Amino acid sequence: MAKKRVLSGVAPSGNLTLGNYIGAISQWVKKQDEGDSENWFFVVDLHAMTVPYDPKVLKEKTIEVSMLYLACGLDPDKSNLFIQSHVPAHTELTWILNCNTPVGWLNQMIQYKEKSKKVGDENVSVGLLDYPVLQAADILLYNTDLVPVGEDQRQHVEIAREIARRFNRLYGNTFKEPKAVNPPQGARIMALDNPEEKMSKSAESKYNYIWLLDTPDDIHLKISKAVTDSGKEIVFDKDRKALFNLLTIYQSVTGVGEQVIEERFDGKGYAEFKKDLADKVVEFVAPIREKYLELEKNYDYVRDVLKRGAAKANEVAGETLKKVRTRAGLIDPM
Ligand code: AQP
Repeated sequence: MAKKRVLSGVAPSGNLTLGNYIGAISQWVKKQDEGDSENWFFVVDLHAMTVPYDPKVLKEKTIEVSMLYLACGLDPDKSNLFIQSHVPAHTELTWILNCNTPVGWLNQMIQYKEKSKKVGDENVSVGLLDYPVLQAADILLYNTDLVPVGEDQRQHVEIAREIARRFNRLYGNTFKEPKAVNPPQGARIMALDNPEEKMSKSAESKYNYIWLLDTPDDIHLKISKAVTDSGKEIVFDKDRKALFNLLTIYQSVTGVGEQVIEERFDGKGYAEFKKDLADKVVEFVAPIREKYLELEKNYDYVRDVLKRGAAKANEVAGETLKKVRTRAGLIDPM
């Protein structure tokens, strides 16, 4: 039986967070290690350009996120790792799909509405509106079956399915319809400083998130400052959003079940819980940080991984694009 194709990416738009890890990257590593899929994981640098950004920082974060992929356990012998803009087929397919996607589908997207509000009218670019089409191109180029993502990206995978369906109907069966996959828990980790908002790597305040490269002191400080409520018991209660979020983080980094966690903190207060949570998070990110620091000294290796990944991606994406061009009425270069 042909292996399922798994594909996903993260934008280098800030400091990679524990939310990104729990919602997305942990699923990628798991899928990769199960060994029954063909895996494509890439740093989606073109997506990071959809809101105002600093080119120098984009370059730095693109390399940082690539190294964090490796540090988190992605293995270039089991997964193809590459940088999105190194495969020009992504932008070429985006144009073809743009011409076949109604604008009305795009301005309904939740993330578009939220980000437009955040950046202000002057900064709402065509790219921000078009982001889901680029993401559809990313996915469809590789005949992807499964897209492991956090909850916020579910709607974008849904639109990729609709774009595929529409193209197939207009020009003949070309694309596979992908499916989004969320983790069993932690598909939407909330901000430490506001349980109504998602933890985000581009948040203005560093107290919103845990960065995978935060120092132990930073982690202790951020968790000690995390918003809680006036309740006393440490229990999984969805109505106590801030605590529920911290407990979900605890569960995700330790792998321990709800009941055991509740028993562990029975009769104890927030101070003890937060201290233990911070210890567990520090323990969890320590090997990632360590591996990252090693990779920093071995940049040639990282470059080689990304070069090989891009070569393979160009091959596969190029084949799909060739087929799409023909179906869409473009003639081959002379
Ligand atoms: N808070 C979160 N909880 C669980 N999963 C999350 N993801 C993001 N935040 C959380 C998942 O991580 C991947 C990152 O996707 P992205 O880089 O394309 O952008 P995003 O979804 O918009 O993530 P951020 O961190 O909030 O980035 P910015 O601040 O740039 O917008 C996706 O799989 C996402 O679901």
